[in-house]
Amino acid sequence: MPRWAIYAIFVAGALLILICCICICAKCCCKGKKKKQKKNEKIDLKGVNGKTTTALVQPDVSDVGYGSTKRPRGKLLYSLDYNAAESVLTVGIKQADSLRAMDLGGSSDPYVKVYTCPDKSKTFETKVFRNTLSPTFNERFSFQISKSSLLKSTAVMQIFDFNRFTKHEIMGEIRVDLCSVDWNRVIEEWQDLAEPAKFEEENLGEICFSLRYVPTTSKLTVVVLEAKDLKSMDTGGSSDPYVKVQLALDKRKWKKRKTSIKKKTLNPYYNESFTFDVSFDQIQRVNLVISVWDHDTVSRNDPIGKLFLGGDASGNQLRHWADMLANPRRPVAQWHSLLSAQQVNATLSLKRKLPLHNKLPF
Ligand SMILES: [Ca+2]
Ligand SMILES: [Ca+2]
Repeated sequence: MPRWAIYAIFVAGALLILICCICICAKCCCKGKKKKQKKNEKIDLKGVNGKTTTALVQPDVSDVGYGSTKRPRGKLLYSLDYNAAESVLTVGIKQADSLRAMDLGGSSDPYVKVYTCPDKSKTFETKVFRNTLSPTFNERFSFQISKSSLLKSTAVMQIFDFNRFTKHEIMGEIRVDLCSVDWNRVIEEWQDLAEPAKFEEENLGEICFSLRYVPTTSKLTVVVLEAKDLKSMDTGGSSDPYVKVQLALDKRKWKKRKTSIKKKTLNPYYNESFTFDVSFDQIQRVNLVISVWDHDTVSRNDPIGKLFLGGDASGNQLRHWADMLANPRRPVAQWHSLLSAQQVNATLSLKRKLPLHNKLPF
């Protein structure tokens, strides 16, 4: 065989192997791509499926939020016992079930606060149970309470969700009027948690402002002077208070202004003046709403307290308003105790700014 023929066969063989290699490689790549595509499709499908699932679950989760009032809040097993000889009321917190999920993980960290009303001097708390919607507390708390005040008292059991870095949120509560309890038998029962009542009286602080009305120029001037002993709203035992001055005409929100924010104080001094145009006809139909708020940079601002003046007001507030009207052109200053925003809202029940034709439940 000539030399060139051997070379030719060698080259042809090498070429054949090379082609084979290319073919195999190409096939492998193709397969890989297809596999990848399939995988992608699978992931996509999963993603879609996942979305559908969350879409189905989502309304539930968002509904769990603080504001929702319709969903059940779960139930609590408690016991009550009164030892008349020693004047001791014992409240047992046994267990809770079907509580609401308050945390993102779909769970809560419940604990129960127990106290009696109106004498709220002693407040007890159970241990916190992490990550559960059906905790077993099994704790008992005793209150020294005479028989006569027992019958005028209410036992309050409030379930809170513990949070390490944010405010603990109330999940629901049970209030038992102790005068309606049959003390001759052992009381141990499950009761559904209710929406927390918001009418508890507590010391929210006091505010001083002056009012001046000049009928000839139709000017109402409110000077927010100072506040003292405000309730602390922040973890450091302080607040960042500012004051909202609001006018309502015919029980509709009308005009509002606010003071500057005073950082980290419970006794802020403002001396800030606000003048509103209010005709003599309108002043008869106006309510002045003063509210003190705690400013928060991270979370929503919280109301510390509120009060309102005007023809619909009563007591001290009505007196201040009447003094202003009786002394035109003269500023009249007075101190007022703040009430809870919920209480004032319930009494005044302002309607929305725009007149609505259909009846709304507020
Ligand atoms: Ca929590
Ligand atoms: Ca604050």
